[in-house]
Amino acid sequence: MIDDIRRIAAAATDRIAGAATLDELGALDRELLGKTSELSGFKRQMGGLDHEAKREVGGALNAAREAMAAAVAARRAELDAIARRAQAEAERLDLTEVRAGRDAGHLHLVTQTIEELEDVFVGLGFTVAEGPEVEDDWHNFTALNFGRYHPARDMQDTFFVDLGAEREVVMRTHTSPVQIRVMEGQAPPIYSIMPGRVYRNEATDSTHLAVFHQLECLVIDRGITFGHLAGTIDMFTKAYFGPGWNMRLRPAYFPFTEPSAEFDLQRPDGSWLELGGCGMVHPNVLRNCGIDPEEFSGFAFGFGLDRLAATKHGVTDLRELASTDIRFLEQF
Ligand code: FA5
Repeated sequence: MIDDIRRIAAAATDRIAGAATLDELGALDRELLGKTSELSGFKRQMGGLDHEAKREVGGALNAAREAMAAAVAARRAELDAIARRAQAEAERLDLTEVRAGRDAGHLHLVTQTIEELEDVFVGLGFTVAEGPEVEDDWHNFTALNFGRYHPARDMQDTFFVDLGAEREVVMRTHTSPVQIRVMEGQAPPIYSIMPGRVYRNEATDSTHLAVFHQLECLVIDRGITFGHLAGTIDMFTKAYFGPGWNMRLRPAYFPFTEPSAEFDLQRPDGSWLELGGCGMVHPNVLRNCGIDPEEFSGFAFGFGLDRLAATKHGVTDLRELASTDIRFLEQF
């Protein structure tokens, strides 16, 4: 009997080691170690044996079960490892493939527009500056001559960030705070543009986004006049759109410029688009940045980049610029 048990166990461990799949191994486990297995049959026959023989057969049966269970566990570990390797191989990311995909793609229309305008202005001797999108009250409002309780603060619906003192940290509502950072950081003459993303707590529609882009332009030098401002806006719109596009200035109010104007763009079909605001930098703003308004004057303007790009490319709904629809994005 004991020889039979050992023979069965040896044959079983060979079969277990040869199991090719986890399913096959599970079936073998049930067949060789389950209630109806050959080994269980021996257990039932033990009833007729004397005490000593029972002990020996029982020991052999236990040893056989342990050896077979250990073989099942060992084979299961091997098959698990093989399955994991196969899965890892199947899910492997081919980084060269991703890279090829990127090379085949292109920049978003808004990014292309920023780069195009940077080229226009850099060609005229302007530098490009950047500032943080999370701003403090000083740069976004106070240094720009917005009094703490001035109603003009409501012109731009502000997202406040829950950091520091109440209403002290904001998502910048325009790119004008970068003017302050540039003037705080360098002495005139200043000829800079500042493109970037801005945030307003606004309901979105075809001409309004809550997250959009502006480009700010700041010039501070001796003898700068409103004529330089109008000429610069006219120059860059013609450089970007080509001849046939006109601009007009309308009187407006911004706390940080005086006088102030809004500028509109006329499409070749004659219709007008409100593009941005502009004006001569307010003396208070110059003083806030340590610049003497008796010695220097300057102009600033800021406009909506998304509106500019949409107008040139015939996009009728700004929300499409924020979409991830590849059929839309691939057109540009
Ligand atoms: C400003 O943001 C001023 N900082 C502009 C300025 C700069 C004035 C320098 C004077 C000197 P305004 O809120 O009007 O102004 O916004 C400027 C332009 O941003 C708008 O004319 C429009 O083209 C664009 N814009 C404003 N709100 C949105 C919006 N929700 N979605 C898309 N574009 C917008």
